[in-house]
Amino acid sequence: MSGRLLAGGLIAALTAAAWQVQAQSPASPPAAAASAAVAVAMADGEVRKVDPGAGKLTLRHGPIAHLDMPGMTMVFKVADPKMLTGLKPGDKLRFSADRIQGAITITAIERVPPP
Ligand SMILES: [Cu+2]
Repeated sequence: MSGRLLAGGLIAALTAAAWQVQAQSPASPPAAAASAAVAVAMADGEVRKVDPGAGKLTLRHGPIAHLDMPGMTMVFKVADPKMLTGLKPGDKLRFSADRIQGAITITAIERVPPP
């Protein structure tokens, strides 16, 4: 019975550790964390407006199947305003979004370098 509790605690600890690694090394590619996030399909987007103060990002985005959303331009919340650092209108990106507490929220952003 306590084995179950232990496993739960271990998973929580691992998740916290992965999050810390990602937060502490913004310069290095967060390979492990990113590939975990990619488990949710990523959508294409192009930045229209960045609002770091409000933690919001306006994107023209492609279809997001798991949210049953066609392509459109809309405002997203971001899980962490730090994700907006360095973004500017016209930037291309791939992103994961999910419904969190009723708001469609971007949980991961992957820059698409210009060709
Ligand atoms: Cu949309």
